Amino acid sequence: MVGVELARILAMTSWAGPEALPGVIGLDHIGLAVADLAAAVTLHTEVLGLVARHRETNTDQGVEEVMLSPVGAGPGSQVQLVAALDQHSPIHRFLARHGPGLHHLAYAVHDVRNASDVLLRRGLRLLYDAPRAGTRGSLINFVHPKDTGGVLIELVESAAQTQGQG
Ligand code: KFV
Ligand code: CO
Repeated sequence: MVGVELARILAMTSWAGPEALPGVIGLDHIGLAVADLAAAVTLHTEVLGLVARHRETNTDQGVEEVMLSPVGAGPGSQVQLVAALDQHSPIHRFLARHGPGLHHLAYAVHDVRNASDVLLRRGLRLLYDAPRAGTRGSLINFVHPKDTGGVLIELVESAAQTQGQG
């Protein structure tokens, strides 16, 4: 369909007029808040059969994380287990208020700055004025869950995309 194709092309450009879309190109991961990272990794590997691909400490976000995906899965089939590094972590607050469970949904975007600008112009609250460091050198921002039907949405521009832009 011509309309869909046009919207896709507009979303891929850095130009962002009032009708522009944020350039979502896929799902990146689903984030689960966990109280016991080792136990959660064991559940997802030894019981559910996923493979742990990556482990990282992100002091800026206050989290220790493990990224997993099924054998042979595509890039969007990732589960991110996030545990709090300390009591200042947003995960610590989330666990205290809600307990462990679904925490955020992360969309892969072509350009996180452009996506953030577009969503800001549409009246959504972005958590950061500028992108911050995410998993594996990615650039990330978040949309406030009160503006997205109660779901914390992360926007992820992968390091490969950032390098590709020169
Ligand atoms: N999902 C849905 N609702 C949420 C929520 C969540 N994850 N967290 C908080 N809320 C709701 C909460 O229930 C409450 O609603 C309101 O938001 C304020 O919550 O109706 P209610 O009960 O009033 P507070 O006061 O508990 O939390 P607040 O201090 O406002 O912080 C919320 C928020 C979203 C601003 C904070 O969690 C935040 O800054 N999150 C962004 C950073 C983050 O979550 N980092 C951890 C993931 S790191 C990651 O994914 C990485 C590094 N990566 O690359 O993928
Ligand atoms: Co995440």
